Amino acid sequence: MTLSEITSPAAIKNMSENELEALAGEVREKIIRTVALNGGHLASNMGAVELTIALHRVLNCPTDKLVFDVGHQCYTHKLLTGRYDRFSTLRKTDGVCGFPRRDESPYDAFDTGHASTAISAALGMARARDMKGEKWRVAAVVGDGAMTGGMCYEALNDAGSSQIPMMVVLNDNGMSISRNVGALSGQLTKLRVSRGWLGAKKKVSEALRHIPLAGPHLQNVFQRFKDHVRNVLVKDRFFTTLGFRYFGPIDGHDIAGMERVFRRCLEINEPVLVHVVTKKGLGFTQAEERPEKYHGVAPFELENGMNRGTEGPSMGKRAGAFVTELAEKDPRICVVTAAMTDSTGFGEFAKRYPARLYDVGIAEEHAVTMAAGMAAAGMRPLVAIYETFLQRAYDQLMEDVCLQRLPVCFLMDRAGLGAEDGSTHHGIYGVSMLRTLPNMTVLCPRCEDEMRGMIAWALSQDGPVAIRYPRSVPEMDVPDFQDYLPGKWENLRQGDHACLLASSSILRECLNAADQLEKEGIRTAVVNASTLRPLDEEMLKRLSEKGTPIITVEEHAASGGFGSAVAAWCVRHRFPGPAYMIALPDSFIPHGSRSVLLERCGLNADGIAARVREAQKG
Ligand SMILES: Cc1ncc(C[n+]2csc(CCOP(=O)(O)OP(=O)(O)O)c2C)c(N)n1
Repeated sequence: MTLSEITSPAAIKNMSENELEALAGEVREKIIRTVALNGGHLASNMGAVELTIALHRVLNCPTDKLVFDVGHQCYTHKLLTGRYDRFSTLRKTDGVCGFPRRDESPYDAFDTGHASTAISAALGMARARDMKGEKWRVAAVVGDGAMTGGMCYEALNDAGSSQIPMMVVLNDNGMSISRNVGALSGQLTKLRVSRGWLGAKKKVSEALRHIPLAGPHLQNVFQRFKDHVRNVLVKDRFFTTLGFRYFGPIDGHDIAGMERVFRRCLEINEPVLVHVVTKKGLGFTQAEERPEKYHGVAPFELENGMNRGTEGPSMGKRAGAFVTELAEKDPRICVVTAAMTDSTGFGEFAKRYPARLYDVGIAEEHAVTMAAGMAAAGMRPLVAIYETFLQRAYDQLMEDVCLQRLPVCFLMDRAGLGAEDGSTHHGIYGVSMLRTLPNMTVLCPRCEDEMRGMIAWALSQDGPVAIRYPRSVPEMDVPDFQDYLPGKWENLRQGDHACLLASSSILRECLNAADQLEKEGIRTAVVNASTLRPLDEEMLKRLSEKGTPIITVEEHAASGGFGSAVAAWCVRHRFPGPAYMIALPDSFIPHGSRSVLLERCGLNADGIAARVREAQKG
């Protein structure tokens, strides 16, 4: 049976070892070809092929539950659970999602995208199962990178003391997006290094079992010796102290070997952790050699792995370069990232100032409070982070930064639609989140120059500042940015029939809408409202007094965003509020191409122009 004929995991249950090996090859081929066309998470998926096959051999999904942490490694799972036919639509609008989605398939046990949640979710399922008196198994697959996240330990601590049967599979490839960090990572490396030794001993142990009479006894003695050595290696018995039975490390590319261990572990009536060692990127040479570069990729050439796109340096990279410049003159400047040093554009800073870049692992809450501590002790920390992942640290933002008015600068990358990655990755809730925090300033630049002005200004302030920017800002036919004037909005285009207030990348759609309207005789002003908190009250007053219909436009959720802020200000000052507040709907936005998503949400030039026409009719 070939991969294309598999419609459920039942089809792989009776395959021979050779057939499974061939299947793993087919899966890899399919993933490489699809990701080369659509982009996606290549290296993580390449490393998890055999692991996923072995799990689906021993589990009976969807009755048994398989929970993936982050979920970016779920492509093999999708291919084995009836989505082969649609797999070419991976990450496309209305296509297969790159992450597990419960509304896509009953085999996707839990929606994920943000790290370190799988053990908690699996424990919840196991508890629900026991409460209902049902009999099925739960397994959580967690990467060593995700294990740097605090939620994992909260969950292990709880699960270990509850002694509820569940299996955690630690997929250890030594990598987060870049090389993994932290003390546990060091400990896992020691275990991994010992793998060859344990493997050799296993062979001896098995050979001993076959010696009649003397065999079983010798094997027992030998087993005790081996356990002792393993326990010495797991020096502080990390997982066993937390109440888990620990097995491993085992080879994550040996399907039969993993199956044997998984079957045994699933019979144990306790929480069990199986430590599986895999190679990130396995099967695509470039990804094996540079897994950090092939973690998440844009479409690439199959022959040489080269990126097909021609996008220039991201806003994050530009921010990183500017902060590197500033750091030369100001020794207080330091940068905190949560496992995203390169992704946020701070790879060069890390090389230039290794002692001033702190990668704390996938630990956003800790990153924010740690930065607050640094600020409290006189440093000028910048937290480089994707907007969506800062959501994790709302309480820390409030209690540890804003309440104490500490000068932490947040560089919030990937603001706006995360497009192909989908609902878990859109940066469209940041304004609502930050706008409610006293002492916080929220900025959103339209270009690199404005961003530089904002960063320099933020570093001169004695309170927190958040600067949100998308991966890249589109070219716009407007005059070059001049000096950054804190709190002042910028008139990009004159017009007295209507006024569009917007910021960052969505400004281009506004300018295009204004072009369309101009041809119809509707003169539409476009304002770069780049300070979102506080608002430019003088400009708002002027506009309101003139009676120009205001329309706010934002690539952000409608609830609590910029439009809400302007509307609330107008109510407070008894001015007519915005004629329209154009924003993303109050629902989760799925994955898809940004242009289609904008169109569907009425946020492209046509949609915006239509609203201005309506406003003209009164
Ligand atoms: C809360 C959160 N922060 C950051 C990320 C970005 N991120 C996605 S995958 C990843 C690394 C995961 O490493 P690991 O769990 O070891 O999986 P691997 O890709 O190595 O298989 C990171 C940092 C995220 N998904 N969620």
